[in-house]
Amino acid sequence: MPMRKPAILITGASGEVGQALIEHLAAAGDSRLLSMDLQPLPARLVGMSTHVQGDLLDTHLLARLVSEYEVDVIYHLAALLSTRSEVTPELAHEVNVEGTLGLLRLAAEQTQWRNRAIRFIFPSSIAVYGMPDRESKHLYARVREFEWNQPRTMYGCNKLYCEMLGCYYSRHYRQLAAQQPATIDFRCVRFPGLLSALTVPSGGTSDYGPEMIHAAARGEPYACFVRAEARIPFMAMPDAVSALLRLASVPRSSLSRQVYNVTAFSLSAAQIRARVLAAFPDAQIEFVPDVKREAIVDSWPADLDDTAARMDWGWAPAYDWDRAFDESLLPTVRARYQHPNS
Ligand code: AKB
Repeated sequence: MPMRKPAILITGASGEVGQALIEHLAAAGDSRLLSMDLQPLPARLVGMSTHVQGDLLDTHLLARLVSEYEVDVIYHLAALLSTRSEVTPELAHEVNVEGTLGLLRLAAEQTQWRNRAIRFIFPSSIAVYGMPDRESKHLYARVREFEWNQPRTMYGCNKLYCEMLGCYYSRHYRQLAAQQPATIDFRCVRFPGLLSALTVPSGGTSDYGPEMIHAAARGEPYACFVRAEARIPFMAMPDAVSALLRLASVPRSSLSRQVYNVTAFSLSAAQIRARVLAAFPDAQIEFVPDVKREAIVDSWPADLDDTAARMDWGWAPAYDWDRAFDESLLPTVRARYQHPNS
């Protein structure tokens, strides 16, 4: 039998976190990258990874991939985001839960077969929280991992359940077997809203943040779908990538838990608007709340307590709001729309 090629597998590779992660891992250059998505990779990433355009739910495709590649680490990023999931909740369940389940099972089987734990890195979200009303959101501003786990959206339910599935597969899978088999090494971060200069998000509910910035840079008016005071935590994309990489790299013995909050700064929509206006004085940004999408944002906490990640694996964001805006978002977004083909 031919030797299988060692590889890192990235699902949802053409999404915004996937693109940033591929760029980073390809620049580091020490592992073969195998990426998967329903969409092709954008032109600037072609050649950085062996890309398989296909469906995560296609079990034959997954079986073929593991017969050819020896996957050591999986970054499972594929998901339908919160707003998109409310439009087609059952499809969201299929992609977000069944897709994750299939991949966890595959990782578990490979782990048993090789007797070496596959590392399974899973991005979860602030959407797993469900604050019951604005007053509670105000009173309990920085939530810890185990608090308020009553999501309002299908996406939040999916993420919360998949966190639990990951813990199950890594601790109790086949617990009644005569000999307890080797289990996967499941690790998860709960991200706040992400701000990326290179990609415009689609299908999320934290999207008003990045959308405001991109619309201003394109010289287009923007109607923000939440009120000025609406507040959630955010993080710049380079920090999201470094959280995933750092969590993936620390020894298992340093981890006191498997699911960690990570965050960088908490902002109201008005604060984002003010900053965008300072950079693009002609920008036209008004608040035209969509009560239903705003209610989703209101159910997410104003901030996250990421003490556990800081203590256990030295998590600390490199980008506060000033640095994120001045050094990452603004220059990149300006270059992107001034030189759209670069
Ligand atoms: C969304 O808005 O659905 C995502 C998220 C907060 O996980 N960006």
